[in-house]
Amino acid sequence: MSGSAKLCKHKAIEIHQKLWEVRLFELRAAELYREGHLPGFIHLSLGQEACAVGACLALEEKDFITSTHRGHGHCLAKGADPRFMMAELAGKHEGYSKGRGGSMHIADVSKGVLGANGIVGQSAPLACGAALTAQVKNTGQAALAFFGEGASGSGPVHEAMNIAAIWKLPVIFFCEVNRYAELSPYSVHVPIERLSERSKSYGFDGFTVDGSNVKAVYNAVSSARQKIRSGGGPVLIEAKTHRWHGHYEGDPMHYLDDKDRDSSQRMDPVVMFEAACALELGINTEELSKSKENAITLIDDAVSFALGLGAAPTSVISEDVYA
Ligand SMILES: Cc1ncc(C[n+]2csc(CCOP(=O)(O)OP(=O)(O)O)c2C)c(N)n1
Repeated sequence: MSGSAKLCKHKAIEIHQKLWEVRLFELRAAELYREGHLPGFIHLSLGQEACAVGACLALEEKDFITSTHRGHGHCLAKGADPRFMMAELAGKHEGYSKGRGGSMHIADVSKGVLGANGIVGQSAPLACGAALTAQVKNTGQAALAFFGEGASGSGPVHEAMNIAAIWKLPVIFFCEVNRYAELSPYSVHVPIERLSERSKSYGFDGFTVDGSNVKAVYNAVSSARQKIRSGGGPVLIEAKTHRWHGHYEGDPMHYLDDKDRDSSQRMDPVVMFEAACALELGINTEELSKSKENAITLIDDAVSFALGLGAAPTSVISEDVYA
C-alpha cells in the first residue's frame, strides 16, 4: 500500500508493550482457566497479537473497533482496562459486563471498543453502523471490524461490505486469517487463496499483509485510515496469521497435521518485532526490557485484582433483567 506511516521510536515502544500485554494476558488467562478460576469458554489469540496491536495502534483514539469471540487482544490494544477484562473473565461483578457475559462480552465505549461478539460475522455490520454515525455527524471517526476467515463467508459480512461500498462508509474490514474456523481448515470453506481479492467485487481496495508482522499491519491500517480520512470509502485488509492454541481453550486439536503441531515452525510476532526494533529502529535491550516489565506489572495487577474480588452479592442477581 502507498503512503505507509513511518514507525517512530515512541510508537514502536508503545507497540512492544502492547504486544506483551496481550501475550501475557492470554498466557495468564490460559493458566487461570486450567486451574478453574475462569468459568465458561475462552478463545485465545496467542500467535495473532500483531494483528490486534498493529491495527488498533494505527487508529486514532476516537475511532471505533468491533470485535469477535477471539477478542482479548483487540480490546486490550484499543485501550480496555486489563483489570476489568480479567474480572469479567472470572465472572466478577466488577467486570466489564458485571461478570455476566465473560470473555465474549467485553466492551468499553469510552475507548471506542464497541464489543467483543459471540455471533460470528456481526462485527462487520456493527462497524458499518458506527461508521455511518461518524459520517452523518461528520466527526472524522473511522470504524474497524475484526473478523475471521470463517466469518468472511457469512451473509452479514457480505451485506456490510456492499452497503459500506455504496455509502462510502469510513470503515476498515480487517480479516484475521488464522487458517482454521473452529475445526475446519481454510481450504474447506474459502475457495480463493487471497480473501482480499473479494473487495474488488464490491468496488473498493483490498490488501493482503503478513499478520505476524506488526509493522506490516500497522502500515496497512495507517494507509487505510488515511484513505478513509479523505472520504475514499472502505478498505479490506486480510492479515495472514497463525492461531497457536485451539479454537477454544482445552480443544485437543486432533485436526492439526504434524507440521502445525511443531511449535518450532511458528513465527512469533513478538520476537520478530523485537528483532526489528533492535535492527531497524535502534531501540536497545534496556528499553525493550522496560516496556516488557511495564506489561508484566499491568497484567500481574489485573490478575491480582480479579482473583482478589469476592463473588457477586445475591442481591444483584435480578438487576438488568426484564420483568
Ligand atoms: C452466527 C454464528 N454461527 C456459528 C457460530 C459458531 N462458531 C463460533 S466460532 C466459529 C468459527 C469462526 O471462525 P473464524 O471467523 O475464522 O474466527 P476464528 O475462530 O478463526 O478466530 C463458529 C462457526 C457462531 N458463534 N455464530
